[in-house]
Amino acid sequence: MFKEFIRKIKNYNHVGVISHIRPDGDCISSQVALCRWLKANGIKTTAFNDDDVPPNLDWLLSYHPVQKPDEAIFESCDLFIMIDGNALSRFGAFADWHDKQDEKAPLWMIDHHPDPEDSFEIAISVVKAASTAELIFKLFMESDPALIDEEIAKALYTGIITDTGSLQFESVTAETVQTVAELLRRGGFRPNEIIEVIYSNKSVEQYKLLSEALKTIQLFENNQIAVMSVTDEMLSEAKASPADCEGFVSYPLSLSGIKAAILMKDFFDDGVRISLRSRSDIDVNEWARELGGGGHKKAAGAWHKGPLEKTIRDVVKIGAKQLKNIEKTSVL
Ligand SMILES: [Mn+2]
Repeated sequence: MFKEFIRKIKNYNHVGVISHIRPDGDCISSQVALCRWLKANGIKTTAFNDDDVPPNLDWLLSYHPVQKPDEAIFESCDLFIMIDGNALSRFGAFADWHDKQDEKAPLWMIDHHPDPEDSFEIAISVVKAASTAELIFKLFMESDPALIDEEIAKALYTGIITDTGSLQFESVTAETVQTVAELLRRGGFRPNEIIEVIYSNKSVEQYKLLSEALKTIQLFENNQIAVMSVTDEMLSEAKASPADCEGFVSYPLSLSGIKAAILMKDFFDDGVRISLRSRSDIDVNEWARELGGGGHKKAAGAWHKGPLEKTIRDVVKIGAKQLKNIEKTSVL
């Protein structure tokens, strides 16, 4: 999978590694582990992200720093590798800078989202992989498995766990679990060491916000679609921050009989941010694309200009259409 990648990387001196905006566990851990691989192979590397890394993941930055975009450093890079995203627009300030360059350094990518753009010279695009971290693991295995030390194993484990709902999503295969087994073996750590750091970090403010958000749940289409909303007022009332909504969508999604759940984040100046999750044949990537967004079949995101009531109406309408198509094909 990485043959060409491993052969050609030796031609470069300074590689910029960029993870997607609003970073998650998979992109940061993959980025950090890839930078460690580059360093071990004698290649200079700098890691970038537009946004702050969530506090429960900031320990990963002690394995390799991730800094804010810096055009002076971009200029000294002769190759860029995009992590955990397949469209340049997912890479914020870097994409704008790259767009303006006359002589463009090549772009490579390592990712597992469907329908990649063709802007990449080398694209390691594996849609059936449950996480990008698993692909970085393969890079190590195909080059030098002995390079997987405790820190790299912990990072890649974090990427897999956070992108698979702790190994519970449909995307998880026997190979995913085997990768996890191998990481535990090589890293010599126990799962709880990481799980506690990633998940046991809830604040009272977050739970206050959750209790308000639970009251907003609305059901549509014979209780098959659930919508939860978080507004500006709810945030300030609970003294919570936008990041505190992380994971909220799993509550409406775990209602009995629900096929898809949506979290509406109505606290941005420019519209409503929508997180879509499916627990059925509903393809939320397709759903999000109708709204100009995207993601995976079971998890995707999009924006809507609002206001909230109209957003809910418009978004549910698209899901209802998909539900009817699915019913039609299952009758045939
Ligand atoms: Mn991912």
